Amino acid sequence: MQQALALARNALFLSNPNPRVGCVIMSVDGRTELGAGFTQQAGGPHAEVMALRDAAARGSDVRGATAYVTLEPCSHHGRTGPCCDALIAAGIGKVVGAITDPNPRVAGQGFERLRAAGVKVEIDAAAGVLSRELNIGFFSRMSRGLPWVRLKAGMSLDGATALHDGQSQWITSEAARVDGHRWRAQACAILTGIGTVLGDDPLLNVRGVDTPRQPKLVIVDSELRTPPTAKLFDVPRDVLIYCAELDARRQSALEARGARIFHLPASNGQVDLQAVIRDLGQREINELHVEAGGTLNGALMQAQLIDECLLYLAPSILGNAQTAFSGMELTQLKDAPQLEYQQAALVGPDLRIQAIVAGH
Ligand code: AOF
Ligand code: ZN
Repeated sequence: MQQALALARNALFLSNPNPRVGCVIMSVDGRTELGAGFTQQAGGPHAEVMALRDAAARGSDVRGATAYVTLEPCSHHGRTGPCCDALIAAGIGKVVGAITDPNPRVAGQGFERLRAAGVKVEIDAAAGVLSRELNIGFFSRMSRGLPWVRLKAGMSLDGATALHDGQSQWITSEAARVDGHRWRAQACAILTGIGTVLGDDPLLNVRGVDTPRQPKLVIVDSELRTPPTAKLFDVPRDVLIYCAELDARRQSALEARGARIFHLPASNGQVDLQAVIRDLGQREINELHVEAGGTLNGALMQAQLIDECLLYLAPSILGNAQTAFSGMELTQLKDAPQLEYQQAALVGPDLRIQAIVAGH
């Protein structure tokens, strides 16, 4: 199962919006690996099918063998056929699964069908915790209909993201920026705001990481001010723009650059952020990576739409400056969002803190 989990991690940048799953088929005596595989790109084969194909290519006989899978084998016809049927047809004798598939189209029916066909089924709950962690966005979307929203920010040790005049390049190190690109790469989409687009003209893509796909880019742009000449359109990928006010001329200029424009009901003239996040869940966004300015960050935090913060702290002090959540305004200390630290690590000279918003 450890090997299957390691294989699942190979799908980190690849399988979205499909969960990252690994499968290892072992001989009846448990001594020989017969085949192994992991989930391919969406629409491609699942881990079990890859492992069965691998076994066939190696000339292994899998009859009676044990398959270790990091997620319940699927029982439905989605973009591909049911894995539980493929395992049954191959004559697999036992399946050790890490966790039930939260997809309501599977949800226990895969294990059920294996048992009904005489295949032994065991659950490895300890591995299930790790599989769920690896697929936090998929589990979030399946259980709440919402993506897992991870906000990334780089700042000085005293929490400054830029000087008052806007100077911000660079507060954190090259190593932190490379690390940040790996987190972008594993997301289904990157979300930013119109302030960042106008202020920085960023690309907001994945660079310097070997990845087979670029995440979609989502822009919160209430008045549809994104310039059709923005550099972000030079990257081949889906661009989704959420606005609260439509303007036919600007819309068609942006659509000519390949953007898709979504008009959502406004609250106080601004795009309803909760509606944006809900809509992204319906569009199969598992992990949503937020890189935005203090205004949008603060509004998202105040609306309780952030699940996790990924903060890079440089060992420098910037004093009176801009901050990562400046759009949030509290009158009572007791109203402050509380987070739980998950992990702290040094990334080059910077400190990377992962924290989950309490109750998420
Ligand atoms: C598995 N093994 O490796 C993965 C599974 O549209 P499809 O046919 O690709 O099905 C996608 C669903 O299959 C996905 O939502 C999840 O429930 C399950 N993913 N299942 O047996 C795998 N990645
Ligand atoms: Zn499957």
